[in-house]
Amino acid sequence: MKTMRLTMAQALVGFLKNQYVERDGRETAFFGGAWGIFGHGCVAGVGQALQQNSDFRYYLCRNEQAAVHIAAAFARASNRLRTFACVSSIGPGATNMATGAAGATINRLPVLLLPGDIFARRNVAPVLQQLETEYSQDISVNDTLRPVSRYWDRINRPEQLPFSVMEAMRVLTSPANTGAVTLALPQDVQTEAWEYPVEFLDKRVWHIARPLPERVLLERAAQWIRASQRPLIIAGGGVIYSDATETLARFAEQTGIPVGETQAGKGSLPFDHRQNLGAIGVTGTPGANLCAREADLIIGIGTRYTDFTTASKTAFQHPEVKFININVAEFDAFKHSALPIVADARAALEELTTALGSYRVPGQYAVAIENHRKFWQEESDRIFALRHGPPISQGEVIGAVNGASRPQDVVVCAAGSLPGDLHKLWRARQPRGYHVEYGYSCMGYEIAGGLGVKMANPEREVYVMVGDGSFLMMSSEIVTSIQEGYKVNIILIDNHGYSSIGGLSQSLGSEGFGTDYRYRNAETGRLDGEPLIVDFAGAAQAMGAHTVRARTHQEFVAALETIKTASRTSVIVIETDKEARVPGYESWWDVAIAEVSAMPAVREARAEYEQAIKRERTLLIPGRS
Ligand SMILES: Cc1ncc(C[n+]2csc(CCOP(=O)(O)OP(=O)(O)O)c2C)c(N)n1
Ligand SMILES: [Mg+2]
Repeated sequence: MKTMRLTMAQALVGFLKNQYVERDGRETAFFGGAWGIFGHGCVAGVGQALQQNSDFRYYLCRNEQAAVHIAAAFARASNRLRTFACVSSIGPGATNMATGAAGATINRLPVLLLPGDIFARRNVAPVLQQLETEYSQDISVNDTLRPVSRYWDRINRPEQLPFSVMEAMRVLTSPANTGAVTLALPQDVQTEAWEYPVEFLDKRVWHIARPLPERVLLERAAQWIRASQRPLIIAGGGVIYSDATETLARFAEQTGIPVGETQAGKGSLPFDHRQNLGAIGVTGTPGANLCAREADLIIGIGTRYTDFTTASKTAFQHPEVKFININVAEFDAFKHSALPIVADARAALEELTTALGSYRVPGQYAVAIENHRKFWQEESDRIFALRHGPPISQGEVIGAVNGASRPQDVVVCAAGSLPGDLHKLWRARQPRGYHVEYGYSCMGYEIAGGLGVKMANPEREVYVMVGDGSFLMMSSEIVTSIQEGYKVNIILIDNHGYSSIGGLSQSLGSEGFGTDYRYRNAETGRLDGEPLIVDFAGAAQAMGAHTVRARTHQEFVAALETIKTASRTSVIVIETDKEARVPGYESWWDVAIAEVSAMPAVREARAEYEQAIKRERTLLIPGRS
């Protein structure tokens, strides 16, 4: 056997740079390089290996959490055919990655985490940043990454590496099982040498499969659709990852079945497609939600059915409603007692299109769909044209950004009141033009995520829309975007606090408690003093961004034009009226309210809640017969 004497870290980097994936005959390198921040737990191991392998690019970020967001966003914008490795030291660098890893796993996005770990040798313990445990020495802070990883391993001897990274690649490239993968790398083992077989470092191509649907179930699904009076498609992220958007468009055109889009699935169809009812669920359009309420058949494609999609299981009120779920993940396909088509979305839709032949939805239903679409066009036009304030409304800001962006450009967002408003209002024109992280809705994802999207699609302009709260949580990757020369356009919405949770709190009888940015008030002892003003433009400028302040709608539209000519990351700060909210439409979300309270408003909200919760369904109608 021919071997090469390498440290474990050198062998790992040598392996990673030779991993490729192939789908539909197209091959791409799976890793775009490694992000990371060095410390004593990796600098002389993985750090040294990266230095020695300059063809596997090392990227310096400002926060390990951000690194994972960048990698996850890059993966999503690459239809999961690419990602990054994320390197950290032991201790806080590693635990910083837990939040990003949870986000990646929940959103089913591949990211490889390589945290340093405490000495396998143990004789020098406790090392700097080591968590000591009295009952075991086989524990480190990296064990906190277990529940947020789809595969987790610790490499205690250099010869374990090949067997572990092969499993890591299997999981990362699996459409059904992908998510964060963690290989914890003890600091000493990273530097230990072993005779690695040369074939370990050979180029390896991982085929991304398109599993075909089972014939019997596909035919049954076609029968169910033919028998349905009011079918509705819910398009989830899987439609986009599978590259099934055009197939879905043909399927919807041929059958006339309308489509509601989840956050991850938005952009599956262009907003002006005749069957597109737009957003569905808590943050949905009235058309999609009314159709869901009365649908006798839901065809869920590539969706996890979160509570935002199902309106906490109140969205589907037809007494006999059934589900057909097309999903590459068996776990999701079986949800709601569905007829489970465990298959690739594109492959299944192609076969279903053929199987259905000349089926079309009833004429009356087609007319209703048309009317819903017309209403939504008018309603969103109205919101875009409000001319509220100043401070202007968030809906107008969204309209202006949408109007300034080109069809191929991308909007990026994650948390606050923006995701709901964008879900409803953003007019997506091309797949992957709408990138809202709403599986984990992680404040701080926005700017890091925007950088990841830009790296995957340098030819598209990226518009990051971020609230003041999220900006304060993590804006550090502005510096990184400038370091790397990737321009990100950031629209910072300053409403002096948490409009989303403030509004939610008000609706639950809690008066927005703790959601405004205000000084501590000496008289009340509460945070209800004078407004706390933050100079966001100053902060962004200090990090090197081109910054513009806008106050009126007109100034904002002009600012959007100005930043088009800037060559580096740009930030527009626009103040908005927190109380000028985009309404909800025909939906509800279960947020439990105190059963007993000293506050009358809470008691009132609780009484309403007890009525609303009665509409929650179990969705257990047998679907497999
Ligand atoms: C890391 C994290 N912490 C807390 C939350 C809960 N949360 C959701 S939205 C929000 C407020 C966001 O504020 P901002 O970015 O200003 O947006 P706005 O609500 O004002 O639109 C909070 C605290 C979260 N989603 N993520
Ligand atoms: Mg805010």
